[in-house]
Amino acid sequence: MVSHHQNQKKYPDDNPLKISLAILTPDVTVEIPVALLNGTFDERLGRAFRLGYDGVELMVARPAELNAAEISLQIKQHALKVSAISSGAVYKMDKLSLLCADQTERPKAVARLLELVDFAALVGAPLVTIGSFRGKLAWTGNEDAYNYFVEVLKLTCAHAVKQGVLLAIEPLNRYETDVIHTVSEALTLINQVGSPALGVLIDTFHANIEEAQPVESFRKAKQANRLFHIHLGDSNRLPPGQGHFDFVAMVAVLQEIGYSGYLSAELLPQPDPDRAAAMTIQVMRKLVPGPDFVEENE
Ligand code: LER
Ligand code: MN
Repeated sequence: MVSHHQNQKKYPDDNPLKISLAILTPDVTVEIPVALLNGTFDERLGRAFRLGYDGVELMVARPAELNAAEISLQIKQHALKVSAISSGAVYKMDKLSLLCADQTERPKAVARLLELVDFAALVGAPLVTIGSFRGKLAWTGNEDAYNYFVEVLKLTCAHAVKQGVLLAIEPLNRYETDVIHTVSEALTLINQVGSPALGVLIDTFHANIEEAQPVESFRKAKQANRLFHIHLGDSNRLPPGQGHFDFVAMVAVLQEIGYSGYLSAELLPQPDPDRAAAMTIQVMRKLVPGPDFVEENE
């Protein structure tokens, strides 16, 4: 049974900084190390609302297996929004990536990205993320792989524009990919692709490793008008407050530059998936206005 929340949120919906968290959709049956919350999909939505989250970032692998209308309705019934569609589960489920070694698999990866864009449009998600789903240039064994990547993004952006959806390229640390580690590199790529649909997703965990001045990287992306989305994880990928990333300075910069969008928790589910979600919102709500933190007694 889908539960309905009678309580309306006590703070305005137009609060520019909103907080979401990454959860798996029911098609994902493998473990994803950075997804939060336990239970069925509906239970996770209920818990996200009760913890005080504004939205959920959906980690989708196989959109064709999902009923978008049903998922959309469930999310609305829990008074949540979809902050993003993450492509992060596709590789883990199906070993598909844009730059995968097997050349015959690459068109399938592109097709899957287009499906994610369509799914985003159906559930009202503003954007689709491109993080680890891009793979590695080295996997292709092809000197021209970077240009291939640019062409794939051009094609996907053209589709995204038609669907009214954005794409967000996520700089990842050097141990996870060999292409796009920093915001500067992402902005160069964005210029090469030349589409208004492509922007940057800054993940604080990766920025802490790769950016000379992690907090300033938000300003750089915003100045280029391309700061589309943010992932939250501390320097050790634990909930904010458990490492040494300066979230206070980050929020101050975001408010100064007038970022309006989501801060989306995508971090290690420790000590467990529910408590990591609770710890995250507890720390972030001290920095970003919202409802009082409600401790769960379930
Ligand atoms: C991977 O480390 C990550 O941060 C995800 O958002 C990528 O899909
Ligand atoms: Mn991320």
